[in-house]
Amino acid sequence: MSKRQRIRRYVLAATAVAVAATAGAALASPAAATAPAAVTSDLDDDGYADLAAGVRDATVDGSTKAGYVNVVRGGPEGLGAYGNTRISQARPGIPGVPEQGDRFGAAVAVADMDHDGRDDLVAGAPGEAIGSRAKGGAATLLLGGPNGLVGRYGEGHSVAYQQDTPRVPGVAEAGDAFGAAVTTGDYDHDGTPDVAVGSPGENGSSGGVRVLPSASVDGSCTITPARLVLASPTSALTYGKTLSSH
Ligand SMILES: [Ca+2]
Ligand SMILES: [Ca+2]
Ligand SMILES: [Ca+2]
Ligand SMILES: [Ca+2]
Repeated sequence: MSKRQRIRRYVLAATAVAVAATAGAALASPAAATAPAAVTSDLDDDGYADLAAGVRDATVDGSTKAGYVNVVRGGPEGLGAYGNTRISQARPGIPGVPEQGDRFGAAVAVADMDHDGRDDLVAGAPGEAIGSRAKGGAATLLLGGPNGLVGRYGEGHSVAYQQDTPRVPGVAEAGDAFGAAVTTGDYDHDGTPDVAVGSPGENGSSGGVRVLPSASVDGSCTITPARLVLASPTSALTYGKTLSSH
């Protein structure tokens, strides 16, 4: 079986697991609409798709709802027998620290951003405070290495973005919830994945999406209801609350 066939097979298997988990949550709680995000791809380049599940409401180092991303390794038997890794802001090499309400992992997306053959992961933390601005939000790009998203010393290799990052459009304001949704796609068809980050709380909850070409702040742009000339663009559309592309 080729690597690509194996990946396809285990993406299907992992998707079924993710769907089953969500269905279980739906039975257990009416809050299923806020079930953690989950994506699959090969994060350690071993030919088997891995599952990245956001656990945004988890307590980390005593901080409630700080959140983490749980990466479950795939293998010949699928998921569940090959270990899992928790990735939070408590790890060295990942910007920020776990704080109450960060909700790191509220959204996750995967693509090979740096063309090294290993998939990388973008995680949103819409509750991250930016300075004194509560819930301004942030998104973190975690780069995959030979051991996956965590290095041999438990460290991450990552870069964080928020609206106060130079050349990222907009200004971080309280309640923007930048990072509430993330997705990737090669929107300009230049061969390199681009990152889109939703900030549904922007402009009185009209909302918006920041696009980072090739995961870079250079050339980043903003999609808003007003720019798209949507109906009632200044009303509380929460544009960008969910995102998907491929
Ligand atoms: Ca793998
Ligand atoms: Ca934080
Ligand atoms: Ca990569
Ligand atoms: Ca591109």
